[in-house]
Amino acid sequence: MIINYSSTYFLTSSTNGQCASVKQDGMEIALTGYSNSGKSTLINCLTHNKKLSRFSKYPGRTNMINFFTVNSYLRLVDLPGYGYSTVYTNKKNNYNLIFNYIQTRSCLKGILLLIDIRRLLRVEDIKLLQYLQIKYINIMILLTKCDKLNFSFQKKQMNIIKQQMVIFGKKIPIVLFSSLKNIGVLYVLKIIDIWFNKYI
Ligand SMILES: Nc1nc2c(ncn2[C@@H]2O[C@H](COP(=O)(O)OP(=O)(O)OP(=O)(O)O)[C@@H](O)[C@H]2O)c(=O)[nH]1
Ligand SMILES: [Mg+2]
Repeated sequence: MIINYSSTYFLTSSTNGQCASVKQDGMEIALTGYSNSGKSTLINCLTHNKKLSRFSKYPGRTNMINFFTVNSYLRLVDLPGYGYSTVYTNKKNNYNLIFNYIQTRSCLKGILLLIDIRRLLRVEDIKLLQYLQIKYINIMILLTKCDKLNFSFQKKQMNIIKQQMVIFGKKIPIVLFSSLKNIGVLYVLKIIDIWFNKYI
């Protein structure tokens, strides 16, 4: 089945990783990564709805777990970013909140980890990947905002990140991505379709 995102709607927000108000039926795919890496923009890009998820040029815009219903079996989950914030100051809590979410949501079947292509993998990303490895959750890495670099620089950054990823045994797909220029979108949609069809 090919997922249709056209009727995606905002379901609810949670400030608590267990998200008890959201039933764990169907499956969830969560977006995670450093603040300002482009998670909220990606939700809007996949759903072709610029007003669905609030994005901002200021890091730390999303400070709650936001759920979006795609269809009766699939929710996209926009997680708050970790790292630097100019909007909120409780970033450590965000990291705990994200781990708490991942630990408790058994319906979580896939993670899109967004890395700003100019920044490479940082300590928080690596810690998260190490944790995800033991959880057997599907992962894909998106090198976001690739429109900011020329092609040869994109390739250079991609190679460095692939080197950084060598410590992780299993093969994790990595894609050059830009919401702004629509780069990598079809690939991401294809991978989500594969994950979806595996579980539903
Ligand atoms: N050039 C470019 N800018 C982008 C792209 N995607 C997002 N941005 C910009 O990056 C900034 C941050 O985007 P958000 O989607 O709010 O990032 P976020 O990861 O949700 O940030 P937090 O909620 O703070 O964790 C905004 O100014 C976006 O317009 C992209 O593909 N290319
Ligand atoms: Mg956000």
